[in-house]
Amino acid sequence: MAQCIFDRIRDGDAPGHLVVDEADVIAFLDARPLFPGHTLVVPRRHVATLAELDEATASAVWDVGRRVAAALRPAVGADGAFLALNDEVSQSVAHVHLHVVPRRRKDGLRGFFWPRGRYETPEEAAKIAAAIAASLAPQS
Ligand code: DGP
Repeated sequence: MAQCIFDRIRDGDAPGHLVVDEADVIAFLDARPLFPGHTLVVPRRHVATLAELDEATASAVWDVGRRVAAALRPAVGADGAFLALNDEVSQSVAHVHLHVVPRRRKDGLRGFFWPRGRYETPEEAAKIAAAIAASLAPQS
């Protein structure tokens, strides 16, 4: 079994609420969301850092991030989104991941990644993951 938690989610060996499952990229809910709908966009192939990511996959990651950001508007009522990627420094999982965080005006977010909440139940998370997946524009 893979060591990396994101590889295990990809392989179905660890729980994860998937919102995108495409050829080169997957996306799933962050287990410690800043706000409900906070999504991680991840290259399917295990790549630890941005420097190791090939251009086509980097483009695919960014494109999925763009589409998830748009989907968060109808899915969770976001006004906008915050996209961020910790590359080595502050990167707690050694598999490239783009954070897509739903934002609302005056949502009180002062720093970038705190404070974190939790989903009340797996059902709540599943519902939000399904709403994002259903709101995604098709892959171009
Ligand atoms: P960073 O600190 O930028 O490397 O973000 C890593 C994110 O990964 C952090 O926001 C929490 C999330 N995370 C860590 N472990 C798991 C997990 O097992 N499942 C999910 N869905 N997210 C995880």
